[in-house]
Parts: sequence; structure tokens; C-alpha cells
Amino acid sequence: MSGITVFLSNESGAVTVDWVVLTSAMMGIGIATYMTVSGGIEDLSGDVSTEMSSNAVLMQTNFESSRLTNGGFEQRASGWGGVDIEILAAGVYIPGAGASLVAELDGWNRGDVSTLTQSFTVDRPLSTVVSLEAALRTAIATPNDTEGFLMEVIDQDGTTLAEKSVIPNSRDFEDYRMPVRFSEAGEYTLRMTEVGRNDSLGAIVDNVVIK
Ligand SMILES: [Ca+2]
Ligand SMILES: [Ca+2]
Ligand SMILES: [Ca+2]
Repeated sequence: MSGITVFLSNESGAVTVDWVVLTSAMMGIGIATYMTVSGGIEDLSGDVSTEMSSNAVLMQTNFESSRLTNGGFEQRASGWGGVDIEILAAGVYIPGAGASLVAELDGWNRGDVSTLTQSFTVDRPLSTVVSLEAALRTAIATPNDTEGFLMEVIDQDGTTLAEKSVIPNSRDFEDYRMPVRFSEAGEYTLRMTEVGRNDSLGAIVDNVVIK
């Protein structure tokens, strides 16, 4: 037989050819599987991070690592901006509630929609939680489904990253939490805006913390 005939009838390379085809198919399937599930894994890890942050807030009630200053209003309006800000002792709004200073999200003037704002810095992509305590002053009857405020986190373009409506029905301060995810470092603003009748009576807020 000639050399070419020997080569064509020789089967010793056939297994190698099969191996190359099979292993490349396995790699292709692996890559396709990763691309299908990777988005879901990212979403899930974001959710886990948010949940861990909110549980951390449950355990930490001090202001030391808060990104806000004067979140408890004990230095009056220091650090806060906004419109028609009213800050008085909790006991003024709810008899027996004590001397801790709190802000009311419906200030002195019926003509103004009260707001409270504070800017803060985020130095890296972050999932965290805005937490605060709110109650309803006794001058407003319960059940209440209109008096309260809207809490929002906005970026420098005014785009809302997170928002939550707070409509308290209790004379005791209750905890409210809002998860927020920052995709990049930057300057952001927390804004609380009065909702309900513009009658100078509203919800009161204290102990605002962003970890
Ligand atoms: Ca306070
Ligand atoms: Ca008021
Ligand atoms: Ca009101």
C-alpha cells in the first residue's frame, strides 16, 4: 500500500478527534449556563446584602456610624435643610412622650409644604437602609390614612433611588425602614416631604439614621 492509503485506513487518531469535539461542547455548555444564571446570582447577592444591612440596623441604634448628622434633632435644625421646619420636644405633640426633640412634618405655616432634607456622601457602591422612628401627634385622630410624609433618597440629578410613604397611626414611636442601593460613590440627599392636609398638624419623626 502507498503511504496515503495507510494514513486513510489508520484509525488511531479517531479517539483524539472525538475527545476534542466532546470537551469543547462541554465548555460551551458551561459558558452558556454561567451566562444564563449570572444575572440571577447578582440580583440574589444584592438582596442578601440588603437583608443583612437591615438586620444590622436592628441591632445598632447608635448614631456613631450614621452618614447623617443630628439625626435625633437634639441640635435643633443643625445639619438639616428644608421648608417650614418645626422642631420641639416630643411631649409637646404627644403628652407624656418626653423631652427628646423631634421634627414635625407639617410645620408652622399652613401655606407651606414642609420638607426636611440632608445631603450625605457615599464612598463606594453600597446597599443600605434608611431607618427612622415616627408617630402621630394626638391632635390628629386615628385611624389616620392621610397624615404623614414621603421619605425619599435622591441623587444629584434629582432621580429617586428609593421612596417610602410613612403614615403613622400610633402615639408610640414606631420603626420605619427603607432599603436603598447606591450603584456608585457620590453625593445623595434624604428628603422627607409632608403629605396630607396642610393644616400645621402632622406626623413627628426622630432618630433618622443611614448606616
Ligand atoms: Ca430626638
Ligand atoms: Ca406644626
Ligand atoms: Ca397635616
